[in-house]
This record gives sequence, structure tokens and C-alpha cells, in this order.
Amino acid sequence: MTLHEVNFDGLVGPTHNYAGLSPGNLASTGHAGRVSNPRAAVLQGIEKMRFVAGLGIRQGVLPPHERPLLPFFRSLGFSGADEHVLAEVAARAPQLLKVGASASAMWTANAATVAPGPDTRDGRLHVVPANLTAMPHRALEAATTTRVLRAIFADPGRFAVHDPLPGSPLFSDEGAANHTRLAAGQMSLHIFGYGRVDHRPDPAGPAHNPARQSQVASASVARLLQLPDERVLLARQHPAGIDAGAFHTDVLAVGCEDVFLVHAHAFTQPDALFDQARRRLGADIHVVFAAEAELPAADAVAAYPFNSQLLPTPTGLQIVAPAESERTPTARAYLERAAADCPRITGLHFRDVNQSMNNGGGPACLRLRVPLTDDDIAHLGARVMLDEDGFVALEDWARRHYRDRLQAADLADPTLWRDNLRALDELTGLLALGAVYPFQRAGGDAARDEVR
Ligand code: SUG
Repeated sequence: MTLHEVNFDGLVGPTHNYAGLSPGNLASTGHAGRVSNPRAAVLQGIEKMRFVAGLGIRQGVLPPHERPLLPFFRSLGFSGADEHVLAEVAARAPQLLKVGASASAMWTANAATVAPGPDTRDGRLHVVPANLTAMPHRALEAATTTRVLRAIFADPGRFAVHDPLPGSPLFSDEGAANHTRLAAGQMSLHIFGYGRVDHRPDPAGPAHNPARQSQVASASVARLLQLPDERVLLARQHPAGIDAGAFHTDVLAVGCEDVFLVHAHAFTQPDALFDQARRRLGADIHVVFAAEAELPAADAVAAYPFNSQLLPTPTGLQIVAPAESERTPTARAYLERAAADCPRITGLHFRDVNQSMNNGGGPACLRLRVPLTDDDIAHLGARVMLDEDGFVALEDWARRHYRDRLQAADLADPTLWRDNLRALDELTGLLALGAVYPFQRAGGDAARDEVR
């Protein structure tokens, strides 16, 4: 049965804001303190999904998370009535309010790593939710993400959703943003990018910016996914790339099937990597390589041409790139060369996701790729696949619930918090997800799960 690359986009959450929470992510630190527009952000995301669906790609959605996350603040010793907790955090620990209010779950390339049934030892689709240990605001996503993925991929005969790796710097895992699956014929190769070996300072790592993913985590994820060794390749992210602001592999590389768009500073020893890929796949691959002279890493980090979606549409591979790449001459010239030179690429499109880009999240960050058969899709445990009626329903929902301005001072507003819970409750009904949020689940255990 044919595998389709389903794209599960993260719906931007109602607290989308610019809090400067991610050192090493230049857009995040550079836009800290700016006023955001959550309504524009969510509508840009829905418009991108609609566009991708229009190219013939099956499109799914993953919901935003409960934010501000009161169980997180309570786990840190804040107590009393909910409004009091919010006021106390804002007054006494404003940085923790930003951590507990981030809408970062929108970047679902970081939600999990996925291996499709035909690649795995037991023939099931395997999913490892990412622990996102490297950044405190992102580590809060793992518990809800795991529940959401289990609600969707609920059929144990087809799908296995594992627990995230243990929450320690040794096992720091950023999900599919550091993972590329190439395929030719029946053979596939999973390339896992990592920036440091383990939890100790790594002399071969970046000098300035944090390396988020450990090699130990990548190897563990590959094992959990039940991938045979011949389908696994671990590749070190180039330290110069991380220091230039490429905090994930997908800032400097994107692959699909037998096509691989790669910047010189994505991986150390790129030629050895391509040779290995060709050997393992038993076939040639189309590499569109960007040297630093053609496309400086600084431009690639600012304009995100490699954070494009490279989509296997019925008429060939099509690139959906961020509008910033269209406006940046070097990035645009590179993508145009890729589209002109690589016979497998049949289209190049630019979309505006600027609200997300300002926090370092391009089109590819906003989606998790999950290869599924039509039969798998028919057996999903929730109503998360979208058609035009679904897009319209989400737009209507977002217009009713989202603000068009948000900044740090608003995050403590109890009305924002209460409105968000109402919005998320309505959304879980719309998507038939069940009780996935702490506020929907009874008792203290539920709250403790969230922040463990
Ligand atoms: O983890 N930004 C995200 C961006 C994630 C991009 N994902 C991929 N490359 N796949 C991050 O750094 C910024 C939030 C803030 O500063 O308000 C943030 O979390």
C-alpha cells in the first residue's frame, strides 16, 4: 500500500509572543520584547496548510498546548487561587512566566521523530516524542505532546508512540528537526543530526551557541524507532553552522526521497555523508549543495531557504519556502538553482509565515512529517485530517479566540488564561481529541505528570 507523507502542522497558540527564550536562535533573541500578533500568526499557519493541501499533500493538524501552564508554576512553589498564582509569578519571577506561557509547541518538527512501518523491525509506525530538554520552555511540551500523539496514533496494531527519552542533558532530543529520511526504491536511510556527544563539554562542538541534540539521544531514538542499523546514519552538525545560528539541522538542510538540499555548514564531512547515503541506498541521490561562497550561512539563517518544505506531490517534489527567502537574493538564487537543476523538483513557492519566522520557525519547523497509508489514515484516533471545511472551521475558531496584539505584560492577564482554556476546550471537541490538557484531566497526578 502506498505511503503518503502526511504533514501534521502545529496550530499556533493564542499566547504566541516574542520572549527571547532561545539562546543560539538568532530570530528569537533578536525579536525579544516585540509585540506579536497571535491572530495573524495562526491564520498564516492555516493558510500555509491550505496551500500545501492544494498541492495534493494530505494535511493534518496538532493542537496548541495549555498556556500559561499553571501546574508548572505550582510545581515551582507558587500557590493559592489561580489568579493569585499568575499575579505572583508575574511579580516575583517574570522570566518563569515567559517560560510557562510560550506557544512554542507550534513547531511540530520538534514534537517527535517518526519512522514509517516499512522501515521498522515490527512493521509498525514508531514515534518518539522529543523531550526538548535543551530549552526550559520547550521541555514543558513533552507530556502534552505525548498524550496528543497517543490520542491520534491510538491503534497499537499499527502505531507505537513511545515515552520521550529521560529528561537529562545526556539525552537531549529535539525530534524530527534533526532527522532526515531519504529513500530510493524499497530502501530508506534515516540521518540523525547531533551537535555534541553527551552531556559534557565537547571540544568538537560549537564555541558560542548551545548544541541542543546529543549523539547519545540520537542513537537512543534510532533504537526506539526499531530501525535496523543499515537504515541509520548519525551525522555531526557542523559547529560553524550552530555558531552561525543553525540550532537545528533543518535550518541548513532538507531532504525528501532521493533529493537532499544541503548547506556546507550543515554537517561536518558532507562528502563522506553523501557517499554513505549513496552506498546505503544503493542508488544515486540528487544533492543540491550550497557552498558558503554561493549562500553564506548568515543569509541561510536569516532567510531559511533550507527550512522549506520539500513535498512529494503527485507531480513531483515541490518546494514551499518562506517569503524571507524570496526577498533575500542569495537564498532565492539558490532555491531557483535547485528548482532549475534538479530534475526531480517541479515547483518553487513562497509563503508568508513571518510571525513564526520572527521566533526562528519556518515552514518546515511548523510541520511533522508522518508517512501513512490511506488505511492508517482511516484508523487515526482523532479528527485531525483537514479538508476545506476543516480549514474554514479552524479559521473561524481562531478569529473568535485570538488577540491581535500580545506582549510580555499581557501574559499574566487572567482573562487571557481563562479565554485560552475555553478556546482549547472547544478545539479538542472540534478535533475529537479527548482530554489531552491538564485542565481537562482531574486530580493532582495529572498536574504532576505535566512537569516531571
Ligand atoms: O526551539 N523558537 C523555537 C524555534 C523552533 C524551530 N524549529 C525548527 N528549526 N525545527 C526554538 O528555538 C522561541 C520562543 C521565544 O523566544 O519566544 C522558540 O522557542
